[in-house]
Amino acid sequence: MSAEDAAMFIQAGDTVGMSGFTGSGYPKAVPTALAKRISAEHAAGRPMRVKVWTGASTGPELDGALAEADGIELRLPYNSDPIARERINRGEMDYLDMHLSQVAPMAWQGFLGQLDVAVVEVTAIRADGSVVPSSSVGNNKTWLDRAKSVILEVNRWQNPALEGMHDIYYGTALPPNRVPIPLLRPDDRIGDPYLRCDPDKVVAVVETDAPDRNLPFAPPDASAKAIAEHLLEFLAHEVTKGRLPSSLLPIQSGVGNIANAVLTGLVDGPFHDLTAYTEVIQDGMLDLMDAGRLRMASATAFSLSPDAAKRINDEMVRYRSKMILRPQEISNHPELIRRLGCLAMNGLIEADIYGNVNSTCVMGSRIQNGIGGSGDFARNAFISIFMTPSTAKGGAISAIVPQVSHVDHIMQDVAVLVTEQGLADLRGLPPKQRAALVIERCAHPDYRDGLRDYYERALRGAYGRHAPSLPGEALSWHQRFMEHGTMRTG
Ligand code: 0RQ
Repeated sequence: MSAEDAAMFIQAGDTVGMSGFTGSGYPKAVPTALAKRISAEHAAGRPMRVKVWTGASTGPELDGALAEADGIELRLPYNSDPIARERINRGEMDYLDMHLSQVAPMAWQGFLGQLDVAVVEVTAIRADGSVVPSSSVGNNKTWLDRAKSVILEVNRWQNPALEGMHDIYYGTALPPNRVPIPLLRPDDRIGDPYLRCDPDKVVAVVETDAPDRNLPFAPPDASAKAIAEHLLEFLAHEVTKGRLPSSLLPIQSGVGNIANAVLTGLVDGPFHDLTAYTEVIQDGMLDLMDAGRLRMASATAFSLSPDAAKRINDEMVRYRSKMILRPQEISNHPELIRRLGCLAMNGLIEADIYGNVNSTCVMGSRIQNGIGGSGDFARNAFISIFMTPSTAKGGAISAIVPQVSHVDHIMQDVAVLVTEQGLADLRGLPPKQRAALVIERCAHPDYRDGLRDYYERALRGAYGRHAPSLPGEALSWHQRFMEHGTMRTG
């Protein structure tokens, strides 16, 4: 049926579980039709909003269109859409920023509420009612299982050769019935290639022919290249020391340009037979595969620029044998990340001198995107690496601050901090040694003296000398930025 007719199955106040993880595999027609309907309802003076659950971020046809129409009451678990971000930060829309591995188990626990409708993009519907997943898996298994009714969008743009790439594990349960997940290597297959779907729940099938939409990555600038170089030198050093094998350990690479630049840097590095156990397969991973460096990648979604999406679509059969897409509760599962010994590499907003990391809230309160999978990986990785340029906003903000204005990753979950200035290996160091290293290795020279000055006074005047801080001053850099548009003094 038409997307407009399908959208009529969604009522004001409903909770809708949509597919989608980064700009991949999200429904493209029904959310736009729903947004139009919501706008018409609002114009007629009838309030209409829905709660939207997804895998992670989606595309403009979903988050952008619904936020523009003021149609979202609550959004979880991750958003990077600028219109939705603005509404959240203006206080007009509730946002539940969650660890991505925890969304499905929490939906099963029930306290998030009833899931009314699932809207899921698929590649094909099979004769037995099961469906071939699309370019992301995310939480689709849970949405199809939990929702009272199901709308399927069958997208002809997706390559039919995606069939067989997915691995949908049906063995998860809630305590006390949990059992070990039988995945020992990143390339293990432990489930089915298809999503089960009860045909009796399907109220609509909509056909589409629309591309996934991801933004192109910026070519690595000098700062991204420097970060990649520091990181590659560190990894090579770990191999020399015998702490990592020459094929490294399964790589997790976060979102953003820096993470992509690091992957690109690995193409020229000394490492072979690499594997990835990660959330998203970015452009850099295709480059690594084409260069014969990356043996295989396991993820829950593609997160590819338009050019790379075309590249993979043109050669899906070749790539298919080297890639596995899984539900995000498996791609991000703490048990598996710990077992495999992933090397986690994620971006950040700011870190403090002790290595606590803020990944989400600018100036402590403005959400940027969300914690995504960074917490799943950071706490459980073999080595948890965070990377960032040392300044933001043209140098007006130092990414290394006396104290983070919001904490996503406590210092115990942060092993290595890298900026273009250098790399601080914080493993095994108590707080005061961490502070000295972070200031000297990672801070931008323009802010280094200010950090030294703060830290030395904190060493003398703090209430305790374990991790010395001056609470009255610790957030003054942020205050200065909010008042004067810069963290610089003078
Ligand atoms: O904003 O575009 O408006 O200028 O934040 O910053 O430097 O482009 O860096 O793309 O690597 O993103 C933490 C946001 C970094 C990302 C974050 C502003 C900066 C810019 C982006 P503008 P950059 P990146 C698994 C891993 C959490 C989720 C995660 C992220 C914008 O890495 O969302 O890790 N991480 N998931 O100007 C003010 C600062 C700032 C700042 C950066 N200190 N103060 N603004 N910005 N630092 C994958 C998934 O979960 C899907």
